[in-house]
Amino acid sequence: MVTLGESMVTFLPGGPGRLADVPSFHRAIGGAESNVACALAAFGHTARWISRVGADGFGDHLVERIAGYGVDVTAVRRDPARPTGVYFRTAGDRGTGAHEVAYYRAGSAASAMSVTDVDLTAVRAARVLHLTGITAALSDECRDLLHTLTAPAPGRPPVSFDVNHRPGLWPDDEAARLLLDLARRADIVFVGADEAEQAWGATGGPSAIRELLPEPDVLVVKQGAKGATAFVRRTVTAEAGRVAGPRAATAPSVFEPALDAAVVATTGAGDAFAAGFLSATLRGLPVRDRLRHGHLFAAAALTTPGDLAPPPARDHADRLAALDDD
Ligand code: KDG
Repeated sequence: MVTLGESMVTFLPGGPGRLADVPSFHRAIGGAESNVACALAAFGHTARWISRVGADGFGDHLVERIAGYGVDVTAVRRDPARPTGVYFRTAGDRGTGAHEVAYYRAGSAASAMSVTDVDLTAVRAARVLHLTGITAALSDECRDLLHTLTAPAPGRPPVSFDVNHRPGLWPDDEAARLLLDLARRADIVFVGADEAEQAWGATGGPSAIRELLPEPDVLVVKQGAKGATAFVRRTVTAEAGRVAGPRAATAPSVFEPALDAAVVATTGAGDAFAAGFLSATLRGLPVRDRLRHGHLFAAAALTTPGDLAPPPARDHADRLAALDDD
């Protein structure tokens, strides 16, 4: 698995309250794509994270922490002229999960990722390449890079794309069109029902979102605490990581309820879900098990304050995923 995207040093609040009032923050790490790589590596997969960070202490910290999960960071470039991005967030409201986010990432080293400054050979070596819509919001160069990486081309690895609509990152109203365009070019797409409504006005739940996005062979609609629905028309083979097999005319849907977790923070749960689903996909597990692994990984992230939480051990996750089948 190869992921590409910006990671940041994350500052988690020392207590509840508005950003204006919280007196102290705890340093952690975040980044949707490296969160996926770390969870996959911790679960025993081979994962590479491709990015750019500043030639600064925060860049060192990110690279060391992510490598500590067992992720290959050899294709991460250092930029002496641009800083590593950071962000702060407040604790989520107990009822709604709403929280404030303050990004300091404009002009960051990662925002200068481009077709000419990223090791495309390292990207294309992937069995599956995981990207997110966050990268498209960082700069025109990043947007072009995503278009290049998702363009149909011989030997292009299957692309997994998490829409990850972050309204605060989009200076214009381009998000809806660009995110839809990128999702349509991907093979596996993850989208929250709430973000599909926010970005595209899709209010009719999973089937309406599928109508809007009929192209991807695999579409997973996350429905928050309720569960997730997967539409799978064609699968990714376990051996080669290639999209293979006959393409059915329609994609039957499978719904799997979420776990009942005592939520501490929702940030990073979507990444963990994607990692669990992709892990089970690479292992050739049935669709229901892919969703169950997604929920199990997500529960680990939901019950910790940071953006990133190691998933359960593989034998434990497999036992839990199989429990309801008896
Ligand atoms: O999904 C969690 C990510 O949003 C978080 O870790 C930080 O990548 C991040 C972002 O851009 O918001």
